[in-house]
Amino acid sequence: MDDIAVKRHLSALPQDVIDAENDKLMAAHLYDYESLRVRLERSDVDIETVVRRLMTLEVGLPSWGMISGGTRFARFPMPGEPNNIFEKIEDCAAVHQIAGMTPRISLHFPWDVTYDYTEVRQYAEAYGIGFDAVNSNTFQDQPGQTLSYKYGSLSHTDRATRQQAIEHNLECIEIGQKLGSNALTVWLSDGTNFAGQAQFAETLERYLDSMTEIYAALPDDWRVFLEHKLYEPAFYSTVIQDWGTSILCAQQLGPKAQCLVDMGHHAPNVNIEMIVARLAQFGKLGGFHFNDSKYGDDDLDAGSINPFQLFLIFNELVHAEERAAKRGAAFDPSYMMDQSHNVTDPMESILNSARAIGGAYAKALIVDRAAMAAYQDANDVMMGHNCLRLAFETDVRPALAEARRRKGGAIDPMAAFRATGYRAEKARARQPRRAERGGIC
Ligand code: LRH
Ligand code: MN
Repeated sequence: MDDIAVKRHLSALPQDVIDAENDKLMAAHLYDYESLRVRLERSDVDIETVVRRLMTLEVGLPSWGMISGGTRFARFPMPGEPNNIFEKIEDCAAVHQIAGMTPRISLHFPWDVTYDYTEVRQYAEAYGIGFDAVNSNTFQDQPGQTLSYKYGSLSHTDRATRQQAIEHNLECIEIGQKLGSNALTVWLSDGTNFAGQAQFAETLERYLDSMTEIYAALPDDWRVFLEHKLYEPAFYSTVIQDWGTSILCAQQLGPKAQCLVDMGHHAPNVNIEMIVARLAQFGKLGGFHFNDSKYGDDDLDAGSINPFQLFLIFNELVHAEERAAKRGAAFDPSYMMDQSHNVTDPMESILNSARAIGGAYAKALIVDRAAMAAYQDANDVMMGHNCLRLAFETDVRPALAEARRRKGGAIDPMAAFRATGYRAEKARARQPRRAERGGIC
């Protein structure tokens, strides 16, 4: 098996420890890899092709996910968690060193505000880390803020409050340009708790007016991602409540506006994979916030509750990518995580989620699409379905491990991470964060 040259940056983790852990597992890994190679060959799937595709998979990490998350009830900090943007970038680099598929961090403003973004960019580049979409925040009032977002921001009835929110988004674009990002994610908490509190059409018109000003400020190569959400913090209506409203707004705004699918932002049992197919079909699939949920917007680890749904989403993504290729159309959704790690080590949760996302993609890559299409045309329902079940039930872990190994990462991410003693070392080096009553972060 050939080793691809790995471009070396500053290492957040001792690479020799990762290599030593891999050496311990190499014999078993080679055996498992060969068994999978033979297994896939029987279905005319070349494992080398799968591994190479897996090595192109990249998922952005949420800066706010690098620290312990919380709920409205409480947040329980963990020793050694990062206290500033530099420590968050260092942890992101450590995760990428092991997982090989998380080369970008997505910042949130003003949570990640700092003085010198060129310094931040240089620090990240030294670790080989780039910047994914930047996130604006008009769902909290900042100390000293003149106009409150209690009754909304970009859709507020008051022109001055909307202008304040527009200017914040323009500032996020400026910061993003300094960081080398090329997208802005706008999630809006604007909504109502009572019928009669606001007029739906007029509210959306104000939102579109504001977004039109933000859209006009986008650099040529930028995109703006509209993130819909069913509810919370508004509990009667939310301005961008579903993918339908989101795609209508994205179509109205223009080609640089696309829709972002946060997996936790839908009513229970909604067919998210079909939403993905729809958005892709109309060229409006901008990106994802991968996570998982059992009830509401739980922001749990991707693949930890419903791995079959994550697989079905990647099945639609692989199909959409092939459709786009046939039509010479662009297909470049931005994959990001958006999780809240309330009871686990954030880095371990992210390593686990990266494995789940990579695994879902690997399984989607081995689906026999020609056979499935033939069964679909013949309305052979059971055999069509079983094409997906067979792929989902295939243990693709050796292919994923090999993709990580070839990028200098770990065959077993969790074992390698724990072997480095990174968190204990950071617990000694970093200031402890004080416990807070409540709040996401
Ligand atoms: C809203 C959301 C959004 C972020 C926030 C941290 O629920 O998913 O993407 O701004 O979480
Ligand atoms: Mn989100």
